Amino acid sequence: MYAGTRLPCDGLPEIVLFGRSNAGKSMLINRLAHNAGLARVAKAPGKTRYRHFFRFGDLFYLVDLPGYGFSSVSKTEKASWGKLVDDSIKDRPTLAGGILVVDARRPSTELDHDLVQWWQAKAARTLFIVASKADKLTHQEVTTLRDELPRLYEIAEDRWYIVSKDSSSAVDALRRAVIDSAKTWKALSS
Ligand SMILES: Nc1nc2c(ncn2[C@@H]2O[C@H](COP(=O)(O)OP(=O)(O)OP(=O)(O)O)[C@@H](O)[C@H]2O)c(=O)[nH]1
Ligand SMILES: [Mg+2]
Repeated sequence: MYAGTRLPCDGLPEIVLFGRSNAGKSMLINRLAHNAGLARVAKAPGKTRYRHFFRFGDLFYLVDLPGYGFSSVSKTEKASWGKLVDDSIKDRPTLAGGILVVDARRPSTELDHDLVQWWQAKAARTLFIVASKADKLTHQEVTTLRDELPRLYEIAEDRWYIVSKDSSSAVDALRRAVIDSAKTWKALSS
């Protein structure tokens, strides 16, 4: 599997992961790939610094981006973050979709909403929303989140997932949905 920062040029669809720093983007990539050592997962926020591409067979790339909302990064770094995110949409005709990863305990910050609006306006591609770390919620809180998440983001039933480290069923369902959307993208673009 190709994993690196070099821009791919093989025409495979790309699905970009966004979200606040520490939300669990890199961990989700590893779970989707069944490879715990693939993307760099860290306790401290701000560990993913570049745009990393992870190739899933002949199907698609997942693109790991640094998170936003990490207060102690410098202005220059914030500006370069903005450029990375912008670049992952602009000039990528292979952009097929996005995955917004939010922490289940803070599922809808202003930054997340801004990002969704910006995505709808600029990219207009499939967007999945994943709430991670549901294992840190009570059963009741998960039930509430299930009601709230689709309303908060006005998103269709098969586009949002609640992920917990104790269970792989939501990750498996997300993997199937991402594969489907990559295949649809390929069929439409060929
Ligand atoms: N309990 C629990 N911890 C998780 C889960 N997903 C991620 N984590 C932890 O959250 C921390 C951050 O995970 P990362 O995947 O590195 O987060 P990130 O969004 O890539 O962070 P940046 O690269 O800084 O933007 C790590 O300590 C992970 O082990 C989850 O579902 N449950
Ligand atoms: Mg990361």
